[in-house]
Amino acid sequence: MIRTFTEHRIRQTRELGGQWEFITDPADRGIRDQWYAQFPAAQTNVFVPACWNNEFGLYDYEGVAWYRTTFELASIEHIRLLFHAVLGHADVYLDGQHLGYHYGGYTPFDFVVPSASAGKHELIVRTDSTLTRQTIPIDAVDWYHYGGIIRPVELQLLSGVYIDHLGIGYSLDSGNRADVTVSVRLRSLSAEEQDVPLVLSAENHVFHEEEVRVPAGQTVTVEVRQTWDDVRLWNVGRAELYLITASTGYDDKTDRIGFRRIEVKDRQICINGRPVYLQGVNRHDEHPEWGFAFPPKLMKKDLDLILELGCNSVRGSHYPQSPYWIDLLDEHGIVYWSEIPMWGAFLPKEVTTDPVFRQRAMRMLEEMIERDIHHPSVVFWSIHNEIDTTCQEAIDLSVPMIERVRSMDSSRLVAYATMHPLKDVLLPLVDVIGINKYHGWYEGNVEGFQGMLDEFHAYAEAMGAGDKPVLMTEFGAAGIYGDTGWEPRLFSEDYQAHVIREALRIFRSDAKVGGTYIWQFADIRADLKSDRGYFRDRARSFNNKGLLNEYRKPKQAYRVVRDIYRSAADSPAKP
Ligand code: ADA
Repeated sequence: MIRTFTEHRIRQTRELGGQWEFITDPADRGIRDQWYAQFPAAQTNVFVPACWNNEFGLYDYEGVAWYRTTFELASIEHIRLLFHAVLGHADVYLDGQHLGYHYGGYTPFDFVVPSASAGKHELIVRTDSTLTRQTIPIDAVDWYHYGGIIRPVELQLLSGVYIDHLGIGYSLDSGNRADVTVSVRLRSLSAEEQDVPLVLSAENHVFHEEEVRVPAGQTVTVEVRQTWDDVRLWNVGRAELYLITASTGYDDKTDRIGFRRIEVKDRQICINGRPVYLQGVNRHDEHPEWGFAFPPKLMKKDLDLILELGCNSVRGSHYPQSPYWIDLLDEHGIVYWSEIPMWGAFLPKEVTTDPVFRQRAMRMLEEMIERDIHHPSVVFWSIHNEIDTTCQEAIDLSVPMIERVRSMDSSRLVAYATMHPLKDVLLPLVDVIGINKYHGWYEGNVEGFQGMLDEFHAYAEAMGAGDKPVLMTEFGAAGIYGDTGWEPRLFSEDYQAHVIREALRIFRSDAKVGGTYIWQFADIRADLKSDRGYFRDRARSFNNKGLLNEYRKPKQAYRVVRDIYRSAADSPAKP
């Protein structure tokens, strides 16, 4: 299950889930030996979707692995194989034929196979989770970068002319009037020209009908523009959503939008003209039993814990999270920060000049925006986290990314998170600045935040960026669940609670800070590898800065934050 609503009522879709045959291939023999044509006796079966690192013996396995399953077609069919997310490199083979390759990890890709024969078919996926200096993230990153098919694989049966894309855009005036543009791309797999009765509806109410002629084998895009008066606005804490459906009688596609206006005024982020003070946490889409294949049932639990905490915002650290999760945020009026996994604390600036690295980053950015553009909760597109932003290389890398985001979506804010706020050269280039700082943990004591912010505001002003909203996108301290005492020792729950309480006090009394995202919602597995030498302070091989432990049990800090965040719950615009 990847969405909280039904995307297709007419198009037949089947999840190719459950047990797939599985084998690791540490020496990467597969392609050389044409292994895919004769899949060897499987060592084991694994569940799809899941991460293989949650299986016995594979806790640490990084490398190539092969998956195999079969499916049956009752008759000749046009089929679409849709992979919602496969980590790293993915090569897909159908009946021994290479359908294609995808690099990434958190966004979907698909293959359309016209006229697939009736009977049994064999689907093989080669995946490679190896991290290098050209992957994103690179091979030094502070989370465990699992391997596997982490989100559902769908088999869809397509009609001769099918809906290849449904795009919904709008601009809102200062009230409730929206200029809406709906575009539908119809693609023919048929040998004959067809007239297709296209029907567009919003919340089951038909707003456009037309017969579209689609020549054999061609693609036709229909664009419909309308003005809608009195739309209900999506607001923070009060979601209003519209299901938009395109249907041809033989095929259909539903997506969901919400109408809201995002602006920046006097350094503040405004939604529908109203300033919003953002109270947030950083959340990884990760669980010790599931890795990145985080199940929907537990997402609902995370949402409840986040609402209970008094949050009105979440930062999706550090990669595009499940659409199901973002749907839940849409439904609860929670502001979402989305980003790609370019995680930079150990990313040498030379790596960012590599064309392969850059091209992968750009593609990840595009795929994130293409996938999530309709979610009203997404307010920020963030281009990277904690890279070296003190140098020309950062400008060279970031400018094309910022331009690309703006060319694809001018309705949202472009952001990034800096760990060098006092020397950062990117400040004037984006819409919103995120600051990650760990006074009280990596740097001195927590009171240091005050001086850092004073210096930062002066520096931002001098850089011509004094008018930009500033969010504290990361701060916190490790607290080992259950370790409490009378003294606030490092790694105790008491010390963690102290750092977060003091940090929030400083940030909330600074009128130039527009919101806070605590690092982090829950503990996560960290990439602690003896041969890599990073993150030696990650006790238990976890990043322990969660307000909750990895099984979502609260630490002291959770209750401290809940008291602070909820005290402002009635007037979130003002701390
Ligand atoms: C960074 C980073 C996080 C995490 C954190 C920490 O700022 O963005 O992913 O590594 O620090 O715990 O040190």
